[in-house]
Amino acid sequence: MNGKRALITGVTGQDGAYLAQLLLQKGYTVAGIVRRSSHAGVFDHRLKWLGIERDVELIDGNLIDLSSLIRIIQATKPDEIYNLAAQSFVTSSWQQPLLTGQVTGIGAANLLEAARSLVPQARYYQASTSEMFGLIQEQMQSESTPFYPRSPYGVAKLYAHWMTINYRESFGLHTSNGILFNHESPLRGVEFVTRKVTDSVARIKLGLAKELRLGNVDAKRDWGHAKDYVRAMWLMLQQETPDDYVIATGRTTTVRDMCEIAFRHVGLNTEDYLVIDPNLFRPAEVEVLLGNPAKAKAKLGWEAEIGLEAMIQEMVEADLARLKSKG
Ligand code: NDP
Ligand code: GDR
Repeated sequence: MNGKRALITGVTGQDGAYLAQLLLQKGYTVAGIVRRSSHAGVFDHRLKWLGIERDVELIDGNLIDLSSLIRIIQATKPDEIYNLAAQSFVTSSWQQPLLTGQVTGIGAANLLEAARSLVPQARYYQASTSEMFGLIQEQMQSESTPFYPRSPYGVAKLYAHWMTINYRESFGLHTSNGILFNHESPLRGVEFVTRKVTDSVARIKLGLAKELRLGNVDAKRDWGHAKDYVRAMWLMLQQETPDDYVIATGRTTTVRDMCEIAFRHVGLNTEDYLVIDPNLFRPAEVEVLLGNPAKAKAKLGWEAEIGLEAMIQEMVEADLARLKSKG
């Protein structure tokens, strides 16, 4: 034990699970906020997949309920707070724009406010996103690139991003934004494109599905591995001075080429199975994301270690194993 206490919102999500694992390895006492759900205990959650479900204290709460955040912060007195909770699926943010604003935007303000009044010495991490760049396509997007979000999700995240900076400047809190580009893993939700692809490829390989339906396969993303990216979150909070950092690999790939990697891994041809479905196109798209991680490398000593090919192959293998184990 290192004597430090961390509080993670969104601990049941992809990043929350990997971050909890990392902090436990470093000797932290880890608490996480979970939403009450009628499914609780029925579905295996990600902490269980990593074998750490008994090591994290799970506390009932909700980012949109300030009273629950106050109660949880009073009880846990965290040294570090990681705000990873969000309505994080871009497509859903057009279907539920107000909820997205409340959770992803105002939710962050609720947490900042609770932290300011109860634990002003705590260090705070905000899960910002490359979605905030949206329409702005520079050669490589960096900390100085302007923002032009293209979805209600991106707009909500931009509010949270600026509130995090504002609480740093107004109240002297140690608050940092990680502007993270897409990152994936076998724990990624199946609604996101990489996992949708690896799950479908595994199903096709096992004879459980016949096709893969996607929307805009020309979109380009800078994809890294979640395990690498949670390390960057922790590093930001170990700095003497709070700041904002782009976390990316510096390489961009089309959705189509990412599919190729998955199909090739199981010896199949993408063209035989890929169907373009116009219903899956978004009302407004972010066409290209490509991040410049130079500042993170220089100041945090951080670099992505796991490449796209290795990650997609790991995801396909995990999906094959998961499906086979279900019989
Ligand atoms: P996930 O969608 O996997 O996890 C989101 C988490 O937020 C879940 O634990 C979810 O709980 C929780 N949550 C949702 N609504 C609430 C609420 N009202 N109160 C409390 N908790 C809530 O996201 P990721 O792990 O992929 O991402 C982590 C964060 O980083 C998110 O904020 C995301 O927007 C941001 N981000 C992600 C990137 C990526 O590529 N993965 C890139 C850049 C930013 P439940 O299990 O109950 O649904
Ligand atoms: P994104 O991730 O929107 O970048 O947000 P997602 O994987 O959903 O989409 C990436 C790109 O793939 C295109 N696409 C499809 N996407 C999905 N989900 N399903 C499809 O069938 C499909 N077909 C094509 C999309 O149009 C898009 O261009 C993720 C989330 O984790 C956010 O929370 C995070 O902030 C950003 O990454 C950085």
